[in-house]
Amino acid sequence: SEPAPGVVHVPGWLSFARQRELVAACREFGRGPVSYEHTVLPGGGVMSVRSLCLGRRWVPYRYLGPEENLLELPEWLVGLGRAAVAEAYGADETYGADETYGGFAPDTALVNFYADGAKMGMHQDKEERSPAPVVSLSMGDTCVFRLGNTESRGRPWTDVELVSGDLLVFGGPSRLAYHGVPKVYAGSAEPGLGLAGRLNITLRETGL
Ligand code: MD3
Ligand code: FE
Repeated sequence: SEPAPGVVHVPGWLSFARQRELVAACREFGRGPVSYEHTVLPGGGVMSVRSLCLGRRWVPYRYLGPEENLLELPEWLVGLGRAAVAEAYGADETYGADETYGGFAPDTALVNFYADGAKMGMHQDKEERSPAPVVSLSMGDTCVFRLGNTESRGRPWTDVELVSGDLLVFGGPSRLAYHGVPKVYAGSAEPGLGLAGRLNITLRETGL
C-alpha cells in the first residue's frame, strides 16, 4: 500500500527464513568491534533504542565523517536494499511525484534494536545529502510506526503497524516527513524467530 506519496509499505516482503537469517546477521554484527549502543543526543537525552551502524558511520542525528567505517556494509545487504527499491517503485526506480533515481546504492545501514519499552520520538531524517529513498526492514515484535507530515512533529499523522517481515520504502515527497515509533508490542514476535524485541534495518545513501 502507499500510505503517503512516495511511501510504499509491503507487508510480509521478507520470508520467515530470510527474517531468521537477518536476525542472525544482526546478532553477529554486534559481536565485532562495535556493539549496539544507546545514542546520547546533543541535548543530553539518551535514546531508548540501541543502534549499530554498518558502512559509513553515523549516529541518528549526525554523520561521523567519511573516513570511519568500522563495520563493513555487506554486499548482500546492499543487494537486498536494491531489490527492495525495485519492489516498491518498479524496475525503473521511479519514485515520488516526478523524480527518478538512477539506481539505489546504499553506503550505510543503521540497525535499531527495540527492547521492551523502547520507542523512537518523532523526527526527520535529514542528514543525508542524497535524494535517494530510505529502505526499512522490520523483524521481531510488531510496532506502531507513526508517519507524520513535513511541517511539524504534530498532527496530522497516520499510524501504520509494522510487522516482522515488512518492507517500508520512503522516498520522493515523503522523504523529509516526521516519523517515529511510539509503541512496540512486547512479546508479539513469532517464537521461532529467535528474537525478543524488535529489529529495524534502514539502508541509506548518505550522498557524502
Ligand atoms: C521516514 N527508524 O532509524 S524505520 C530511523 O523503526 C528510524 O527504527 C524507525 O526512523 C525504526 O531514523 C523507522 C522507517 C523509516 C526510516 C527512515 C525514514 C521512515 C523514514 C526516513 C525518512 C522518512
Ligand atoms: Fe528516522
